[in-house]
Amino acid sequence: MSEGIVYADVKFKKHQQAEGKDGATTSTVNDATYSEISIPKAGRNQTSTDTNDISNLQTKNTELQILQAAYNRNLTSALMIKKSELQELQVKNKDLQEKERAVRQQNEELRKQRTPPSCPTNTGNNDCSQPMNCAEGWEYYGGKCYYFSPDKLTWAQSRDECITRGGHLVIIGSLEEQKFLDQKIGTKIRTVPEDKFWIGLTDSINENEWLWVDNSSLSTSFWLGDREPDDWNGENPDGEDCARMGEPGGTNDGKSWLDVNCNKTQRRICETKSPL
Ligand SMILES: [Ca+2]
Ligand SMILES: [Ca+2]
Repeated sequence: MSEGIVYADVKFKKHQQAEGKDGATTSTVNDATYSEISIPKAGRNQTSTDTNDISNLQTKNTELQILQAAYNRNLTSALMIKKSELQELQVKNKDLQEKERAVRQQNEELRKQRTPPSCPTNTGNNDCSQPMNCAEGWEYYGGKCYYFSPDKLTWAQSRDECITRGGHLVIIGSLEEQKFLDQKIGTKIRTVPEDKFWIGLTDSINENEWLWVDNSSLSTSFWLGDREPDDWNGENPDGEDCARMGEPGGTNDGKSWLDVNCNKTQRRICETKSPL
């Protein structure tokens, strides 16, 4: 700070007074007081430098404020974008949770359909093959109840009779279901000719376009041998438009379907969903 010091030399003369005729006191020339103030050039230059520094600082401060304002605007904009993204993620997360809940509920329904209910403890039924929730005369498997008739009817009569019982002619949707039925009726078939069971499959509307009784298409088939279905017309000029199944003792591969004359009388397999 030495460069900023202002030097001043001040000189004083002794104060002199003279008494006038009227007794008034007046100052003489000699009582003038003067001073000499010396301000070095360097000091004036320093003041100018300080002024420039202050101006520069003010400029810098203004620039800093502008930058700060711009930074604040950018930060606010970025925060708004992040907030919007967060809201979108929250909506997606909620949707996923709802879908997960729906899938879990659907899986639980499927599990109930596939798993037999617990065996009643007071019936002595330990194999759960016939839970109490299948009507009397029906047999449980895979969430469904099956009725294997002892009597014989035509295919159309069988279709209608199953509906009267509260079900429908069986629709077979898997190898597992086919093997169960194949083995089950294998124990029921008597060793007499034509003791077979109707299933809910026909091509009576369009030849060789096989449909189930719910009008769904045939996707997995279990025809016997290489020649079936052959639509043989030796018995009926209309050919063979209805499917039956069954062999005594069952088959090894489950392939036991034949197309036959719909007017024949056969036993039948009715099916209904197991009430829970
Ligand atoms: Ca046919
Ligand atoms: Ca045939």
